Amino acid sequence: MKSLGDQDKPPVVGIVMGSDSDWGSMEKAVSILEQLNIPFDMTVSSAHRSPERTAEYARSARTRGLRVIIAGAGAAAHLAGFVAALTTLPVIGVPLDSSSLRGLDALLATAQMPAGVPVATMAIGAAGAKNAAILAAQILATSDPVIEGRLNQLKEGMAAEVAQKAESLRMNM
Ligand code: RP5
Repeated sequence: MKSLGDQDKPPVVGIVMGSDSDWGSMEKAVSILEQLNIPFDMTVSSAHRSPERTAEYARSARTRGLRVIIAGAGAAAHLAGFVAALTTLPVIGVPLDSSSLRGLDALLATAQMPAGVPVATMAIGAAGAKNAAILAAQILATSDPVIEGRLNQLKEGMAAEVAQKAESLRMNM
C-alpha cells in the first residue's frame, strides 16, 4: 500500500482557519503534520466574511484529494459546521480563544451541531489544534500502516518525555 505520509505527495489534510489571526494556535496542527510527514494544504476562509469562498473550498475538497479537513475558528465559530454541511469528508473543528469569551463561544458553536452534520470538536486553542492534527493522522492511519507507525513513535516519544520529567523531579527533590 502506498503511504499518504510524504510531504512531496499531494495534500490529504486540509487546514482552514477563519482568520490569519488564528495562526498562533493553528500552527500547532501544522507542526504535527510536518512531524508525521503528512502532506497538507492550508488557507484562510471565513464562514461569515467569505461564505462563497468557504463553500467552494468545502465542495471541492474531496475532488482535490483531501481526506480530512481541520477547521479552526474563534468567536461565533460556524466555519467547521459550514464546511461539514457541504462535504462528506470528516471535519475536525478547533474552537479558538480569540474573543472576549476566551473560546467558550467557539467551543459551543463548533460542538453543538444539529443531528446529521457531525463535527469532531477538539479542545479550545493550541491543544485542540495539536489534537486535530493527531486525530486527522489517526483517521488516515486506519488504512495506512506507515502513518500508524509514525503515530506509535509519537506516543512513545510522549511517554519517554513524561518518564524523563518524573526522573528530573525525583533528582531535584
Ligand atoms: C473568527 O473571528 C476568526 O476565526 C477569528 O478567530 C476571529 C477574529 O478574526 P479577526 O477579526 O482577527 O480577523 O471568525
